[in-house]
Amino acid sequence: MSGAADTITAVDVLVTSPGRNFVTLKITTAEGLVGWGDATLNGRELAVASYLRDHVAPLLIGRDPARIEDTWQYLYRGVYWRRGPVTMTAIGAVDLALWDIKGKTTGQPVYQLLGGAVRDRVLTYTHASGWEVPELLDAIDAVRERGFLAVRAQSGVPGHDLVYGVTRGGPGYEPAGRVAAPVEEVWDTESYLRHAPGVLAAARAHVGPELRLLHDVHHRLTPGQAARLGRAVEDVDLFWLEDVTPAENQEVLRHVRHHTTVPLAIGEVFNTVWECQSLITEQLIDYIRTCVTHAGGISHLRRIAALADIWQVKLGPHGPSDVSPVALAASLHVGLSTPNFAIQEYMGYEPLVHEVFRHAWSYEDGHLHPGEAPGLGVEVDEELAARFPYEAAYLPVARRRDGSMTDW
Ligand code: GCO
Ligand code: MG
Repeated sequence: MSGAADTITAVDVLVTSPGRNFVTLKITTAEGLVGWGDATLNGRELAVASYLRDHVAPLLIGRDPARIEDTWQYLYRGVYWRRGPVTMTAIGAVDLALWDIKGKTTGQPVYQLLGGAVRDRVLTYTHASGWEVPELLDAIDAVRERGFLAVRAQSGVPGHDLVYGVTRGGPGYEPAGRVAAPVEEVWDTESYLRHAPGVLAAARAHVGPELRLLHDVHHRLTPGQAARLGRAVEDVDLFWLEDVTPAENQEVLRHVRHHTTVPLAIGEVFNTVWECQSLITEQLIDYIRTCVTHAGGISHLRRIAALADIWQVKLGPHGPSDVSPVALAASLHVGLSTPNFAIQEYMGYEPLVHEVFRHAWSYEDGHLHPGEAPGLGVEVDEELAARFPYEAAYLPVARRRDGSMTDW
């Protein structure tokens, strides 16, 4: 028999901006254990911070931190106005922090509590971009030199000034700018469709057959355009083509599927299993991209993985710079212990972020490993974090050439 249950005594929300904004949840117990969760929702950070501080923290005080599933059900079913990115990110943060505490209580890394490792390490992909093709090829070479075996390739588009996923010179790409209002980009789908297949073919010709190449369309196409693009890049042998259409309409993927064999990945903006249910059970996709933070934490990502496993859909979770090292750790614990986990996105972080979030996870030779520290294996330097307060930042928006809004 175990001793008396521990209780949650404090729930704090840290908003820090070491180069970019992160919202971090800290749960403290009577036994003096601390669990960390990530609650970062790019461009809407303070909404989740308030949700946690004002509506969730008071409900957690006095609860047993060991009851992870019951707390998930309480926060999900108990809210009535459920689902959505703000709610699910808040629940995800609590879930991560409680798994962290359970790991620390038992002295085990979380992947051991999830059934133990089913693989030795987690394959990862990173980003390479260049405005022109030669710059893109140089960028791909640079990440290959760092050992990456899978690379997402993005380029500029003729007639555009700004394009998702690409910077023109300067530091690495960061989608959210520290601006008081979103930057407005102009987007012309037809130019993109004329240009992208040639860029991806040039990348394949440059790297040879083995490197895994990925490409993100970022929700820009109609079903017909997506089918056309899929066919046009079939010879490139992509690992996946991501977010070809806006995520809301799952039916449209059927049309894309009927016209191309290119592997499809979707789902970074989904928040629950119910949003990807038919995509999975009707095998309209090959990879589900739900994020451990935005889709309700480890507990819910495992449910999505379990459903996907039955239908031979694999997990390829979201891991951009706006997902903190705490969430990346959680995703890696799931990755190491989940049979149908395929690949983890790893965009990387600025050096300061690694100082604020000291982590046991590590990168080597194209793979990540969560490490052997108890819990998630990330500790936050609160003093350092406090030196970088929140700064307003927004993702861009996009307009067509006629001035009407389109999907960014
Ligand atoms: C990706 C994503 C991101 C998103 C970003 C928005 O595949 O990595 O598309 O880059 O744009 O997470 O906040
Ligand atoms: Mg994406």
